[in-house]
Amino acid sequence: MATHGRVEATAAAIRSMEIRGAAKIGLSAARALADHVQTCEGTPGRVLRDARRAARLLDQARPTAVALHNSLGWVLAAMAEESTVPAMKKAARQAAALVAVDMKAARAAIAVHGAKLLRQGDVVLTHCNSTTVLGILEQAAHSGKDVEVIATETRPFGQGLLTVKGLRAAGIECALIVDSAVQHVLATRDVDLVLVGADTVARDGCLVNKIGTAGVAALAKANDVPFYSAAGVHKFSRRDSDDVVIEERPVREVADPRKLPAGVRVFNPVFDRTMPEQIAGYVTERGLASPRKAAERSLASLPPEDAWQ
Ligand code: RUB
Repeated sequence: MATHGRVEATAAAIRSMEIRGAAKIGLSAARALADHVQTCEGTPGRVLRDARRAARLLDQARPTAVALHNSLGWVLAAMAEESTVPAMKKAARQAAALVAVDMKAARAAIAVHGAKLLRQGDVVLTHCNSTTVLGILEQAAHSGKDVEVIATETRPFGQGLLTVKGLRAAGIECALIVDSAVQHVLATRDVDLVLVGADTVARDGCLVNKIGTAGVAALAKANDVPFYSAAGVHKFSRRDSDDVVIEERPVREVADPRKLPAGVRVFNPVFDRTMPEQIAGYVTERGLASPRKAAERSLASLPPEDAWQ
């Protein structure tokens, strides 16, 4: 069996969140799998089995974001089409490169469509840190629209700090708030829309995204502020929302266990589900679409599940 060194190192970096955010996770896993395949030896059947084992190891590194599963699935599906080992290795390399090209193109197209939602002077509230959302905000700035962004801190991991760093690097006005300030901010400031990324969009159009997203969406609805999510096809899943696994992360990310009184349990779910009724639309590479429509039309583009068997 070929060495799993690169695969294990990438899986470890994904687990520890050194590599984080759905798009980056998917891309780095696809690359690690394709690199691993180049080292595989044996019959075509053996190489495919080895690739599937490596893909499963990567896939398990974080269970929620489907971009990970889809990106690996595209590499496996391309390999399964071939009947010789050299052709499989080439197909793996090309599929991983295509994942990168497609993600980049999706980000660019979403940026253009999303920027159309924004008007001069708009105030946007965002949660967590999404490269796709940043792309939209940068595109709006690039096309001469001055927008202001209010970013939540995003407990417990603090991804909001990355968001405000990215915004300032692009010269965009922004403010940081604690997560619990969302209601007050929506009620007292003229927020025009909420825009977040996506970890998984389920087949019913439900959004699975960073913990707190569902609360932000409910508060947006209560304050008549439209709530949008930006999601390329790699974020869509065949699964129903209840079947999307919500990752639970270590207690120490929430509180130092040594400082907690004995007997206190800590729950650390890091994603939640926002129902389609709360979502004004998804900004996809094909434009703005309702949750059901966006989910429906992505299904044909997803990698086949039998690529894993
Ligand atoms: C990141 C997160 C992001 C999405 C979208 O969670 O919830 O909103 O992954 O990001 P974590 P992108 O920090 O736990 O990975 O648009 O960059 O794919």
